Amino acid sequence: MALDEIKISRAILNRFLNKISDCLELDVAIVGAGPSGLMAALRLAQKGHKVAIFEREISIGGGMWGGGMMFNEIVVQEQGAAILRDLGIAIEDAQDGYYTADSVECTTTLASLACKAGVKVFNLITVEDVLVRDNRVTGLVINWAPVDILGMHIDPLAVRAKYIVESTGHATEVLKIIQRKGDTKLFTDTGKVIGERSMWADVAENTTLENTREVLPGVFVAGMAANATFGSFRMGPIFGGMLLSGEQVARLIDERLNS
Ligand code: 48H
Repeated sequence: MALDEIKISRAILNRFLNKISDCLELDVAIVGAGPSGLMAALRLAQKGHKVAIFEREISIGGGMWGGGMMFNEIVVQEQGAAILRDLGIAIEDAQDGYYTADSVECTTTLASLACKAGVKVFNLITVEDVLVRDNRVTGLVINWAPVDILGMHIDPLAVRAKYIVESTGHATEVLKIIQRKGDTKLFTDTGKVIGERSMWADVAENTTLENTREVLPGVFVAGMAANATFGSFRMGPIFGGMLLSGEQVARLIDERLNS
């Protein structure tokens, strides 16, 4: 068979358009494919919900690839180790309740399991705005990341979702967009993103879970964004809290979707 470039191009276009068109109405739209977003997506898809992740970068995995200061290993505590074991990721006992894992194995395995569970991942797409109806966020406004990076004046498209997960990490980008537009107040003490504090791993890991919750109607915050939103600490390269936060946000949204 002689390969035909036009057939190759048509196959890609048809398949991509079918995929994104099928994702215009979702149960859950997740912004940011770091460890918390990927974990949330995996668990929600395993529960049978229709989930897509929108990620600005070409690669998914967020800050997990780089381990600590580019030493590509991560640390997890006992609860995080249990999740990694469950996902089939090799861990090493670093003694006293600390475990290490290869950050590349963690990222690739989590990403692969999420895709195989049915999560649709749209990389190279930036979430630049949201849809708000009757004080509830009902969807995302998306554009190609290069359009955003180059500052081109090109209008976006939109996706509707029953629930949104804000898992954009330190930046809390979605919530900052919402607060800038002034459409609604967040469920924080100030009604706004309070901002992340400096490093305190022990407290930060615990508060990540407390802060993983609904932050305004229809929007749940997870991962590092949860602590940044509610004014808690950063934790450095310990990733148990990110994975647990992803599981927790999936549990909370699953309950809502089933109620
Ligand atoms: C589309 C976007 C947008 C947007 C951002 O930073 P992440 O890895 O997020 P978490 O919370 O899952 O994990 C945090 C962890 O990696 C980390 O940084 C830790 C533990 N730090 C501790 C410390 O002390 O420093 O991933 C967020 C993802 C990234 O891939 C972004 O590209 C993406 O979100 N993103 N995608 N539209 N508007 N904004």
